[in-house]
Amino acid sequence: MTKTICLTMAQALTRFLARQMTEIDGKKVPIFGGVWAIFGHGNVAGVGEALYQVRDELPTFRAHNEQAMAHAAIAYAKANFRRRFMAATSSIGPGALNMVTAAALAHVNRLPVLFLPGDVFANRIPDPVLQQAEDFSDGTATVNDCFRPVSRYFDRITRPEQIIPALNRAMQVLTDPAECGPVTLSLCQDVQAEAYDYPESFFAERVWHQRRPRPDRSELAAAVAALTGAKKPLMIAGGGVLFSQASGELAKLVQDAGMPVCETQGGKSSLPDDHPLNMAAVGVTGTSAANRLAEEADVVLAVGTRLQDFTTGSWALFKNSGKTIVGLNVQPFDAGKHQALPLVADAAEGLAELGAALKGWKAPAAWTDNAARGKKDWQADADKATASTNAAYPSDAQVIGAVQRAMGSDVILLHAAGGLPGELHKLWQAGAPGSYHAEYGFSTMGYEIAGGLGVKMAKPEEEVVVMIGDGSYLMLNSEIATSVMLGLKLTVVLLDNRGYGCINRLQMATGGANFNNLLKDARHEVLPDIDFAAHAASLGAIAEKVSSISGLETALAQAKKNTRTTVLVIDTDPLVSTEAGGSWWDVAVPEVSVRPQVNAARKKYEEALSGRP
Ligand SMILES: Cc1ncc(C[n+]2csc(CCOP(=O)(O)OP(=O)(O)O)c2C)c(N)n1
Ligand SMILES: [Mg+2]
Repeated sequence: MTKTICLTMAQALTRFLARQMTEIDGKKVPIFGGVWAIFGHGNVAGVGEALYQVRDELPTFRAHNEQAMAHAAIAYAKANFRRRFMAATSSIGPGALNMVTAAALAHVNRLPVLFLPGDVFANRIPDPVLQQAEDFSDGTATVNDCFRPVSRYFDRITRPEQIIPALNRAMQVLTDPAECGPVTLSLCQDVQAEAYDYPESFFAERVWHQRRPRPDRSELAAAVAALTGAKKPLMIAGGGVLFSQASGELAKLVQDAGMPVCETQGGKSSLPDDHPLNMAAVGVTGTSAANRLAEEADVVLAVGTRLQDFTTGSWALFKNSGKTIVGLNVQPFDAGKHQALPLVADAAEGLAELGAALKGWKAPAAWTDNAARGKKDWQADADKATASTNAAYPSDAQVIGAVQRAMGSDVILLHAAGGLPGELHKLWQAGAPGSYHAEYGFSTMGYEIAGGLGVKMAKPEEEVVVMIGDGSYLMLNSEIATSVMLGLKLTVVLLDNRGYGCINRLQMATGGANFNNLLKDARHEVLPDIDFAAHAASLGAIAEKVSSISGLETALAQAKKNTRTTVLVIDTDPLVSTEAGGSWWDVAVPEVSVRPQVNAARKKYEEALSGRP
C-alpha cells in the first residue's frame, strides 16, 4: 500500500518546496532561496501556518509591498542565472493584484518565480468574501485570472490533491531554460486549509539540473554555411548568454574567429567591457562602435536575445538588405524571429559546437581591425561624457563616471527605468558576467531598490550598487527598510532631476510641449522640494545629499565601508543625455496637430520610416 501522510494542502505545498534542490558548484542547495510573504485573509491561516512549520529549511521574508517583494524574488533568480529562485505569497484581492506587474516583468525577462496568491473560497459558500470581485456572468472568474496572460503556467487549486500535478508542472517550467518564466498557483483559501492523504513519495528530495540542449545537425550546418560566407559578421550577446553562463565559449569564438560582438541590455557583461572586440552596447542606447558595424553587418549571429526594439533600433539599424540573421536561442520562438536561420540550442553548447565547426575560419582581417579601431574611438567619446565636472547640475553620464571611478567594475550595478538605462548601457564599464543587472525587458519603475535587495540575497558577498531616478524612487522605495531589517546592505545613488526627465526629453523630441513630466511642468499649487535623504534616513538608511561630483566620490568611498544601506542623493540636469552613439527608435508621432513642432517632428518621423530597410 502507498504510504501517505495527512497534511493540509498548504502544508504539503511548503514541504514539497523545501525538498526541491539543485547543485551549485558541486554543492547541493535548496532550489528555493525562500518565500516572500505579506499575509492577509486568503493566506495567513493556510499558507502562513504551513510556512512556519518549514521556516528552518525554507525561510520566510516579510516585505512592505507585494510588487516589491516579487521584484526581490525575480532579481534573486536573475542574479543566480536562473539556477535558484524564490516564491512570493499574498492575500487575496489587492495583495494578489499588486504582484501582477511583477509577474509581467518576470514573463518578459524570462525569469523564474513562483507566485502563490490567495484566492476565493472554492466552495463559494461565504461569497462574496472581503476583497472578492463578483463577475455577473462567469462564476469561475476571480481577479487572479489577471495572472493568466503574464504566467508561463497558471493553475487554480480548488482541491488539495491538485497540487501534485500542478507542482510537478511548476517545477518543469521554472527549471526549463526555454519555457522559463513565472508560474502562478492560485490557492483557494478554504483548500489551503483542507487535509488530504498525500503519498510520501511526493515529498522525496529531488535535485534539479539545468538542461543544455545541443544544436540540431542540419541547423548547425546552415549556420556554419552562413557564417563562413560572411564578410562582415557580427554577434549580438543577449541575456541568454549570461543565463547559460556561456561567456567562456563566447570569448573563444570571438577570439578564434576575430568576430566582433555587441551586447543587449540583458546581455551586457557577457564579456568584460575592456575586451577589444566587445563593441559593448548595441541599438537605440548603443555605442557608435557597435552601431556602425550593425549597419553594415551581412551575417548577424544573435545569441540568447529576444531582439526587442531597443536592440534592433526598431529594425532600422541593420541596414544591409542582404543580411542573414542566425538565431542561436534555446527557445524556438526567439530563434526564428525575423526570418532568422534558427539554431535552437543552449548558448554555451551552441557556441561551442559552432566554434568547433568553424575551426580555422576567420572574419576578414579588415573587418576585425575596423571593429577594434571603432571601439577605441568610442572609448574616447565615452571618457569625455563621463569626465568629472564642477557643474551645479551634472548630467547622468557624469554621475555614472563618478560611480565608476569610486566603485570600479567589481560591483553589481543595477538599474531599470528612466534616463539611466540608456546612459548606463552605453557608458558603464562592466566587469564579470552578471555584474551589470538591467531590468530593461519591462523597464519597471520601482524595480530598483527591491531588485537590489534580491541581488544582495543571492550574492551577499558582493557590493550591490543601485542607480535610480527620483521618479522611480518615489514609486517604490519601501524595501529600503527591509534591507536595513535584514542587514542586507545596498548602496543607492539617487539622481534627482525633479521629474520624469527621460520622458520629458522624449516629449520634446516628438514635438510635444513640456507638460506633466518635470514637476515644474505639472499642475501644482506648491512646487515640491523633496528631501530624499531625510526620507531614506527615516527608513533606517544612512543617507546624505551631496552637492558635487567630487562630493559624490568621497561619499561613495565611505559608503563602500558602511555595513548598512546607504542612500546618496545628487541633483542632476533633466535636459542632458549623451549625444554620442545611439540610433533611431520608433515612437509614433501624431499625424495631425495644431502644434507646428509636432508637424515638424512628424515630417522627420516619416523620413525615418521611409529609411527603414
Ligand atoms: C511603472 C512604470 N510607469 C511608467 C513608466 C514610463 N516611464 C519610463 S521612465 C519614466 C520616468 C522615470 O523618472 P525618473 O526615475 O525620475 O528617471 P528620469 O527619467 O528622470 O531619468 C516613466 C514615467 C515605466 N517605465 N514604468
Ligand atoms: Mg527624474
